[in-house]
Amino acid sequence: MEDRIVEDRRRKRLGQDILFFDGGMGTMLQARGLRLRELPEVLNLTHPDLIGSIHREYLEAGADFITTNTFGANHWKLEGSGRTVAEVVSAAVRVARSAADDFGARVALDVGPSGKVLAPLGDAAFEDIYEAVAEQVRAGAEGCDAVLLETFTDLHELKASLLAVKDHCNLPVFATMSFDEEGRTFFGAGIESMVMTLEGLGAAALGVNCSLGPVQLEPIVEAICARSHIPVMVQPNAGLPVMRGGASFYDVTPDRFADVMSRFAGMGAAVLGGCCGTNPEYIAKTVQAVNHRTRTVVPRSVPETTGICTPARAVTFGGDFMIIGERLNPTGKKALQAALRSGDMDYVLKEALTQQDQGAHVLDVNVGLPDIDEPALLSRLVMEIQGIIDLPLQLDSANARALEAAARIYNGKPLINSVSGKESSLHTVLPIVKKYGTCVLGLTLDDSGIPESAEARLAVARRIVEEAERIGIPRRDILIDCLTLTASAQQDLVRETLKAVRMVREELGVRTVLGLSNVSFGLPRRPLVNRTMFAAALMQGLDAAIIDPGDAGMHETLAAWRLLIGRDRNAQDYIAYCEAHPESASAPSWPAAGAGAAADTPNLSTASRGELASAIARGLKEEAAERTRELLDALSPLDVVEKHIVPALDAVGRDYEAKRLFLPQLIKSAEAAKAAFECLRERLASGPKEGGEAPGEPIALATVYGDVHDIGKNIVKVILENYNFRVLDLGKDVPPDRIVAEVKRNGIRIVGLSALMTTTVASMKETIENLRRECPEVKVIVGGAVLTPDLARYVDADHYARDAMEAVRIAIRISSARKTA
Ligand code: B1M
Repeated sequence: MEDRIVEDRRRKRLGQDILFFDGGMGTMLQARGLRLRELPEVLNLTHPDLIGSIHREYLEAGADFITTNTFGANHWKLEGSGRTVAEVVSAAVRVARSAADDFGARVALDVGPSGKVLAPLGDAAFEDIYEAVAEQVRAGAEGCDAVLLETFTDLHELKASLLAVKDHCNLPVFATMSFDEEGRTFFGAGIESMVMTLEGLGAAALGVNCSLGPVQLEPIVEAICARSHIPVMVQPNAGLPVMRGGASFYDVTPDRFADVMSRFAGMGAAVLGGCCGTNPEYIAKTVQAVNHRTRTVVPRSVPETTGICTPARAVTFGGDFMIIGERLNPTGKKALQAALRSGDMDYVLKEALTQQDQGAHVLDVNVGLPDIDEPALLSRLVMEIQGIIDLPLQLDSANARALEAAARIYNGKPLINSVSGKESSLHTVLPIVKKYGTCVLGLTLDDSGIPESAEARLAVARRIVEEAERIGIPRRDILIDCLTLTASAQQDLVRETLKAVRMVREELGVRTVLGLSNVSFGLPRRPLVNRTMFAAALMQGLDAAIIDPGDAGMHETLAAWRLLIGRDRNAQDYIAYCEAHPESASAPSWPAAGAGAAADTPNLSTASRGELASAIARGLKEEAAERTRELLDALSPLDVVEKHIVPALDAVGRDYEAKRLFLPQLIKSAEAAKAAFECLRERLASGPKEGGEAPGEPIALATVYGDVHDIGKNIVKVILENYNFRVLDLGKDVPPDRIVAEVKRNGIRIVGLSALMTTTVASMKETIENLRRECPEVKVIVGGAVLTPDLARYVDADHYARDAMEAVRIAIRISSARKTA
């Protein structure tokens, strides 16, 4: 009997037979008395029998794979535990291996997120994550059959981790992310972006785990199954946590769980298991229900789409037409060259933002200048652009090291521009494409130059496709540029280009791109020639063009073409376009055409509310500072705060709440607001004090515990200082007992507290309760976006201040009342 099980479980093949993983480890340990502060991974050394018994329960329940107890076994989390990564991981693998071998099952080395936030948002570098995961893999891969990267919410961190695993072992990698009910991860990654990126990077299976129960995951699993070309993995929680009798429970029973899991099998999911709250009963019921329905993976038919992405936005070629913005290329552009040489990123970012506003779907990024460190500069630019814009990028360089560095650091799946039919190019660029899972643009030229005839260009394209496929790059990841030649010098070859576009498309089945502007070189009225060439190429089935998205003529042509071929049903877009641009004189602001590309665009309408607001909304620090200095010539610092900075951040907050923008952009906006605030502070510090020069009453200020929003509190501080109050700034996220201790120690009698989140009103209340108890003479002023006069009464504050100036007026009143008393 035992032998039969041994054989059965190990014979199962990923993608063909349904594979079952185990369920939650953490919740099982908690149920067995693990104290919250105890590191579960250390139990592999201190309580191997306990861990082994949990593994065995899952194996008895029917799991084909058990997961090592190493979710957080990285050097950051183990710091202070007195244990090394190697010790913990190898002990965990030993325990799991021994249990799995008894059942003829397999072991997956578990790697969870590092707990660090990657730069530019946090302080961990991409390579720090890579090294940490490499350390885990070196310690554990040998005894395992696969690696499980699970519960990631940052696609960038997952990419670094996957690269580390692939570089340090040959095991298959299962990679999953956690989504909210709207299909976004905490860091804003969407389903399509996850699938494109992980498939490209060579995951063996991908999918979703944790955060939601099976019922909430249904639409997410459906969306993954509709897109993924590789096996799909699903590990839900046992429902959503609910509070009952002071304790929290998950709300889905094992039977209900198993029922939904068998539906996932019906959708084509290939690997099934559980996450938080699940136990061996959930897995046993799932194995039973799924096996009852099917033992083999239900085939899915997934279209071969050519797509690239950032975490928040995916674009596909072959649906609606894609515009690749060409202006981030220094060739012939003196101002951009100077900006790149001096590191003036704001200039470059503004150019990127303008192209986005003008309707680009993808941005070409090229920093090719003589005497420049191209790998470093291209990577830096990619990170800067990805910090504020979510359009996918085309990495454009003739320098393979620059392409590799940028493809590595890129968050998502980029398009590499370019490979050619030259042997040297094929052998240096294609391995980069393969390793980093990018799309690639192939140029129809080879060691003999650009062939004249369409047939010969097709032959070069075929050579590129064949060589790419030979090393494992799927055909869908290849686009071909048939190369536009100048009509003035090589008139007959223009027709060959157009013919080649159709032939490549029809005979090789790949998507085509053209850089168009070259066609008009040396001719008068170049835009006219460009857009006519554009129209002709569109009729050949061109999928994308590298053009200036600010060229109104191109947009007009595209609008008319979409109407003529029936893609713009009832001419709705065309009419809207004509209404918006009656005279076609200026560069259009054209909604990104089709393919759902516009749906995710952050609402940048704040731009109309002024340039400072726009700079904050876009996260441009230097521009925010510059605009603030200009405004300060006409307005008081307080007016700049109330009329510009606060409304701008309110708009950003609304867009964040509506999921039009995501945490990285929120942080960039906060940084730009801080840069604006620095100018205000300098201006106030250099001007005369409003309250005379005599030192006034001391005031303690703090943003309450659990809350890191300190921009408002800092503004209040500066204004109070300008009115001569001596401010003891206790900072942000300050625990109540620390506030009380500092107030007592410094004999302070006025305390200002700030809170911006509904969740931190409670800690404001607790702080005031403690102050009342320990220093009853203190008067408390409260403020911050979340507060209202009612909430101020609820937290038992003495005063509510709507803004910084009101805080000052109240402080003056309290202070003078005390002096006269
Ligand atoms: Co966050 N954030 N944020 N955030 N953020 C809000 C507050 C939010 C409303 C956005 C939204 O969803 N619409 C939302 C809270 C929802 C809620 O609870 N109701 C939110 C969230 C959810 C979060 C995170 C949880 C996001 C995440 O991680 N997923 C996270 C929270 C982390 C934490 O605190 N534990 C987070 C993080 C951040 C950043 C770090 C990116 C950044 C803060 C950077 C920083 O402050 N150092 C940030 C920002 C910038 C915002 C918004 C967009 C802007 C806040 C701001 O600075 N406003 C904000 C949306 C919004 O408020 N509209 C949002 C400008 C500032 C001058 O106004 O502070 O109100 P304010 O100050 C005013 C007055 O209120 C008054 O005077 C000032 C000048 O007039 N005032 C006082 C303030 N304090 C006073 C004290 C006084 C008197 C007057 O007496 C002592």
